[in-house]
Amino acid sequence: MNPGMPPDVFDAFIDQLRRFVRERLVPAEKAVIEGNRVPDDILAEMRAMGLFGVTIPEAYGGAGMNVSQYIRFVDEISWAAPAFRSIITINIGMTTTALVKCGTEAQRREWLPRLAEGAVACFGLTEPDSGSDSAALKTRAVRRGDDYILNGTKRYITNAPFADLGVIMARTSPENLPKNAHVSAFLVPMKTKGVTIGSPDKKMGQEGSQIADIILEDVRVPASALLGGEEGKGFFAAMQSLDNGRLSVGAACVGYGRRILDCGLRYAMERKAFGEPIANFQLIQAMLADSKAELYAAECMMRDAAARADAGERVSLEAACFKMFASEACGRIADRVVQIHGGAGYLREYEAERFARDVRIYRIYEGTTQIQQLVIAKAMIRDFAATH
Ligand code: COS
Repeated sequence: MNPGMPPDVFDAFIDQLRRFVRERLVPAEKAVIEGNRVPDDILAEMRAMGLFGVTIPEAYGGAGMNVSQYIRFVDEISWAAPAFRSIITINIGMTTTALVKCGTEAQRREWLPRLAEGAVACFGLTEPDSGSDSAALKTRAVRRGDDYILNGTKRYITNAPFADLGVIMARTSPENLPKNAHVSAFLVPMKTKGVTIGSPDKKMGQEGSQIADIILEDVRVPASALLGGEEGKGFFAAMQSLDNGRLSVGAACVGYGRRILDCGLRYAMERKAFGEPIANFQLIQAMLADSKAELYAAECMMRDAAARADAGERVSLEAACFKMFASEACGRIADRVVQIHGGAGYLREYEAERFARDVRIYRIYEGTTQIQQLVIAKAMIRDFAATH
């Protein structure tokens, strides 16, 4: 069991974070949308609060949160626009998981303190021709003496335009190998010669969170950049990191879902029709109640999955169930809140339409709902076979 931060210190941190989210981040949302980036002064405050290092072990300069605490953190920060979460969680979630679980001690010592201080990481798995089928990646890493030479293109990579470090998955064998052992992971400083970042893609929502291609042309990295110092461990590292990433997306859906429902409830209490607040009408109440029940279910899944991860269990199935349920529920909640707003729900002037655009990606990234179904069913079948 990972005890994480002392509970009283953690509670005080969450109180401080909640104030910061409401007093600084929510008022900055307009600037984030207009500038399509998190403003530098806010980023500096986030770094000064240590937000870039919350999960990094204390020995490497972080706050040492366990999974349950990390997930509560994501839930809290996700009351504000998604860009604030996504600039941090690739660092403290997927990249830290990859380094802690799969890195060598030298790699942990090299990167974790930098990440804790606010260096930005990106996670390069997806490619133009491999998304859900992540093991079909084409990016090649070829050993040349003491170095590896990387060539390929990564697509839709969150934070690529700002990143200092890329965790890049590449094949070290031209043939596919059992258990996807042809995939290796490399720690690539983004300033390395041969790394180019494409222009940020224009998206449906989540302004301020930038995604772009990473083009790798004869990028030479030392063999010490191979994660874990061993070829063939990249798929395992990616899947472990994705288990963590799925918990984080689920928690983002819970946190943002709460904000969205709060907005819907407030509108229903203020807006009058037929001479009274529309919150008095049972058909509106049904939408509010269904949303509340779904959020509560997602919160319970979140707590359970995170506690199991802290107890040392493999949580691929629980993380997939939670991510799938929470993202689908969040989509339904955002849609109902547009409906509760009526015509106003379709206008840019109100927040409801932005919420509906922002949450659409939650059902897609870190594994689509359909991929979560595959992960869940595969685990069910394996467990059945093992016990019957
Ligand atoms: N934890 C630890 N090891 C894992 C793992 C996990 N969560 N998932 C897979 N592995 C290892 C196991 O060793 C596994 O072999 P066994 O199941 O026999 O033990 C091996 O990797 C191969 O796994 P699998 O057979 O499940 O690989 P597939 O090629 O069939 O791919 C899917 C599985 C489709 C589930 C995977 O490619 C995936 O998650 N795709 C979606 C990618 C994604 O989410 N992209 C979003 C953006 S990335 S930031």
